[in-house]
Amino acid sequence: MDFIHQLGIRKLNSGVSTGTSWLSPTREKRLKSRSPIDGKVIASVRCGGAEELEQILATAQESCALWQQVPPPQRGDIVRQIGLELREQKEALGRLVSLEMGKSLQEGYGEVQEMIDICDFAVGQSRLLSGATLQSERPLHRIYDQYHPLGLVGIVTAFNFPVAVWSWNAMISAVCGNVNIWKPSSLVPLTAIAVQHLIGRVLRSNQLPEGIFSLVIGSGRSVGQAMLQDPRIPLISFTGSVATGRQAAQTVAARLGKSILELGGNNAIIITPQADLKLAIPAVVFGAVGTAGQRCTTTRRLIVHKKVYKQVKEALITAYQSLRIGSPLDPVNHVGPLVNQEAVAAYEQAVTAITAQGGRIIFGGKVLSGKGYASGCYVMPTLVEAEPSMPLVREETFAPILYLLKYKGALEQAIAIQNGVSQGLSSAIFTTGLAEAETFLSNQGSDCGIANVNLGTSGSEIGGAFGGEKETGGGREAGSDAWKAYMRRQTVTINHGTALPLAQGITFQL
Ligand code: UN1
Repeated sequence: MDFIHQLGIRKLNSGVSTGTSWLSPTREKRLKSRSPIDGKVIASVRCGGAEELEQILATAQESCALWQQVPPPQRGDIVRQIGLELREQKEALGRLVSLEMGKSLQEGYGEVQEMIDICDFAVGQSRLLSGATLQSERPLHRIYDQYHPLGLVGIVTAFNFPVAVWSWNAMISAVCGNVNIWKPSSLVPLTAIAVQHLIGRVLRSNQLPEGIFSLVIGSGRSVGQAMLQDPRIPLISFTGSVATGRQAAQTVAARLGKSILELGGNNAIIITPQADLKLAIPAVVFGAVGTAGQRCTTTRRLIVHKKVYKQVKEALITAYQSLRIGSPLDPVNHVGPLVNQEAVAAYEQAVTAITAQGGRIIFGGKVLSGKGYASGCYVMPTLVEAEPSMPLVREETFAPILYLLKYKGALEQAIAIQNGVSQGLSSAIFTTGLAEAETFLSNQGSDCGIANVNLGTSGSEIGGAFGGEKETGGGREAGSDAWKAYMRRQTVTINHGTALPLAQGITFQL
């Protein structure tokens, strides 16, 4: 497989790099990366442990002061060059994402495009790390906000977006002047190694020191936990499940560190009687089955008004019948495999549990076997008629299972169902009615971090801030003013007069 070679991946790879140098860890056990497409080993990785992390942190600390002295637009220029490299490697890297993680080739390319987009965004942002000037109550005084780099930033990413989520964090964080330590998911180490090779080329050609972008592949229990606990890392950006994120947040909070949390979602689409179903049906299907239901923005609940319920249900069954499931590397297929056997087991458990809770499977519900499905990771996208109160409907199962829920009354009822779960990432409404759309967007409407009108819950652009409320964790990444989370804010007051007036009119005479 030439494209893998082109990305710098060998049969056995080091999983630890300080930038352009690769360490040779030997103590930890080796990791085999298997493709969920056919279960075959793609390549192996030497994982790092506590010792390697220590080396990474020491190198990162050394390069920190230097990187902070590089003017932000020049840091932006490095990110620009990373974007150029990514453009060159888009085809190969997108293919590796698809091979290692199992998402469709289209989505693999889309993921790399998302990296390119955030690079472009970060280049512009590098000239815009600006603060407000405020009005002082004292004569001849000036107040303003300024932003400084934080130092070391730890980026812990999940398997489902093996490279894009890192780039949202790392590219913004880098122009902010931070040095970045990446711990990717052990399920997708090779895509991270490929990206690190690419980064290394840019660092080398600009004669930058080691430590600005580091990679450490290792177990969550040793490397991940050590990063969370280490006071040398003022900010941890964590993407993963609510359960793991809760623990991660507590560990970081115990040392009063900062965290950006991007945890689970339980995203719903509301379809009202005024919806244009020509838009709604494909949006629901892409939202529910794209990435085989393994996006944190996946559509998991569909809240449909009873007037259009039957029509929507029938249209969905027809659409699901036409879905092609198979190797994601074959562009004719819509749905690839789940990431591994554990994910398949979680799917099966969810199907059993929702049936026991009174849900009715109207499509799918089965693991596929036979020719083309030998890895055992392929499942049928599933439609379930359910009730909002069923415990499983309130949980995030990382699989293509969509719950159809009916509402009978006013839109407020649908919004209450939508908001009645503990997660708060993405939400959408399909309506052509202005009043309905505005109600959904009002403060009485969706309680999620993302609220869309006439488009689905997944596939956001990087230009907006990405993240969610409630148990989704409250963090924001990518565009808008998300950059502020990667910097420390300083309020500056300058007295350029000859007197020393005190604020609040206090007098103090010596
Ligand atoms: C994720 O699933 O962790 O909006 C991120 C989307 C993508 C990112 C998803 N841009 O679906």
